Amino acid sequence: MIAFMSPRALLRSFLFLASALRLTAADLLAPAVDHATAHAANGLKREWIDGVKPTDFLQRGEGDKAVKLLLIAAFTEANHGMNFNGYSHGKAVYSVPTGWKVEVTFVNPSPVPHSAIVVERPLVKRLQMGAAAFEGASVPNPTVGIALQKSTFTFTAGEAGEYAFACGFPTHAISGHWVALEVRDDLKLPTLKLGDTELMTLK
Ligand SMILES: [Cu+2]
Repeated sequence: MIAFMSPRALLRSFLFLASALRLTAADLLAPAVDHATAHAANGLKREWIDGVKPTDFLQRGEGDKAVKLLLIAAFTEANHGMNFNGYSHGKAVYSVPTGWKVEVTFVNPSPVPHSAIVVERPLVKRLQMGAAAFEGASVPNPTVGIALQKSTFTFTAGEAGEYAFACGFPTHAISGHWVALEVRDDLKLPTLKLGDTELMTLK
């Protein structure tokens, strides 16, 4: 087919293809740009972030073998706001002993929708997160997300394994909006590792 095209027609189809590809690239980049813009806007509820300390991320829960975790989306501008407590791409690691009750408070101080759902670790590479790994281990409607809101959920870490607290808003997890969750048989108390900082153990 191409063999019968005039040089001019060939050039035209090449330019068309090039512009089509450029458009696709721009479309792919658009969400990241929107995040950066939205984060810089005044819409962020700073009062939900200011004064929060790393020890607030890991607290004793109600009763025996219960832990309370705090996950704040857009805590910093890191990864265009697609972070929990300032960390993305699994660089913060929550570890919980098998069988413990986990109460999560999810906070999104940003006008950009985010959510939180526990998934098996390999799922963070998907565009959509699907079902939660444990019963109740998600905010309501994680694919829709919430903006300028808080939400809590509770689940039992019933089976040892490698999981993630992922943002369920489409494309966010694959863009790095997740932190790691390990459920471990060999652990006595929950711990939290934030990047390269010292390992925190539940007091
Ligand atoms: Cu998100």
